[in-house]
Amino acid sequence: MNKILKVLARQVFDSRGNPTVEAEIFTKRNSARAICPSGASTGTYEAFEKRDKNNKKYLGKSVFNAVHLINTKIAKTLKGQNIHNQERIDALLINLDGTPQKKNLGANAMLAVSMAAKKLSAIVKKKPLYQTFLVKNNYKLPYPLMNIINGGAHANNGLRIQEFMIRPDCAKNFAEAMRVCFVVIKNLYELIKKKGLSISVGDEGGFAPMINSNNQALDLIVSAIKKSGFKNGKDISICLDVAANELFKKNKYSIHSKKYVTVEKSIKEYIKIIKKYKIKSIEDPFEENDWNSWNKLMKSVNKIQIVGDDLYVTNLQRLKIGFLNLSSNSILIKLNQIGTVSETLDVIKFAQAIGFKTIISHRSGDSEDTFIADLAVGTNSNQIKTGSLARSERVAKYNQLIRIEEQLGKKAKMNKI
Ligand code: 2PG
Ligand code: MG
Repeated sequence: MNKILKVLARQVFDSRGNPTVEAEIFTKRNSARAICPSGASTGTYEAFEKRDKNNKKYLGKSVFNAVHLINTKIAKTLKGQNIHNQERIDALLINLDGTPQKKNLGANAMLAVSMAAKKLSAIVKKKPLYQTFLVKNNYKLPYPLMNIINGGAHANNGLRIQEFMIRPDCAKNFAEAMRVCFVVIKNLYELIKKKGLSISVGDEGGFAPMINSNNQALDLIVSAIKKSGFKNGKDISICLDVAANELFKKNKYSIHSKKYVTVEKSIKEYIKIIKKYKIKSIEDPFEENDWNSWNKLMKSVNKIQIVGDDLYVTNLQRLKIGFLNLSSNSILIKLNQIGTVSETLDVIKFAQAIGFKTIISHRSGDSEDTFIADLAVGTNSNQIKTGSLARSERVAKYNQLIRIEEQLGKKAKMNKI
């Protein structure tokens, strides 16, 4: 009953229309499937994503090799394994691959299988997925970080900062958190339209108006918060993902304007916008190898959430370096940066043990798969970043959290921010 009978894979498409891997696992009576997401602003140290570079028919983007590896080598290795032994399943995948960056099988092949196994185990146990991770009771809902203006690699508007997000700090429950974001987003829509700018959206569902200064985007958000009757910095916090890997050249950064300036100057500018716009969280403020600058920023600001994404790439070794170096106080968690569910859980456990906030995240290329919504609740993660209230692959995760909150009933609580 608990044995894996069959592992199957196919090429499907992600929210950007790019090919990606779907894996499906079968036991005697049940089956589950999972889809691997894919990033645009990826860190150098992320696990390897296998694509068929030479397949011209799909412009080098197809994943047929990864699919083939699942249908042959991985299927053979996992056949007969106990579906509930996730650690063993993941260890077998890691051994079969045999490289530190998952170059042989591809993290996209491995993760699709790893997530499908986790889902199937929950189905066989007849438990909701969120109840099968680390938390055993007192489940808490994460605060949403909604990316309401898209820039950087996720839009073609020239905005330097990649993500301008809001976090509804005043919300006492998840449904209310959604309402607060909904109202701000609708008011932002009106403000953008009134300015005669485009109300079309970027890869993560946030607006992508043709503006090119960070301050213009921040001013628009502050106005939308005000128009909605909320107080910026109190009811709602503005949070940023700078994705500074993309804004780095020869030890200088072009975060705040097109001009490349020193780290000291960039920090001064950060402090200015933190004060002016009451910003509460900054992700990837500096480049992935620039540990010193991260530490300088940490020492220059107070009570600001500094989040490592490309810096840590959900990798335990890199997180340990960041901890010793005092690089940040929070970590972004992306399953496909590391490639298996078990390794992701190890990173979350360690991060929480050292007092870091954990923020579960989507990728800019995502799908209808809502695994990360359950993961956020099941790992006691403080926040979830999964785009704006537009594009079904983003909204699907929020809708799943609404269902989980309803299921928990009176016991449901929000996590600490
Ligand atoms: C990020 C992510 C998700 P991408 O930088 O945090 O928003 O983007 O998936 O393109 O790396
Ligand atoms: Mg990021």
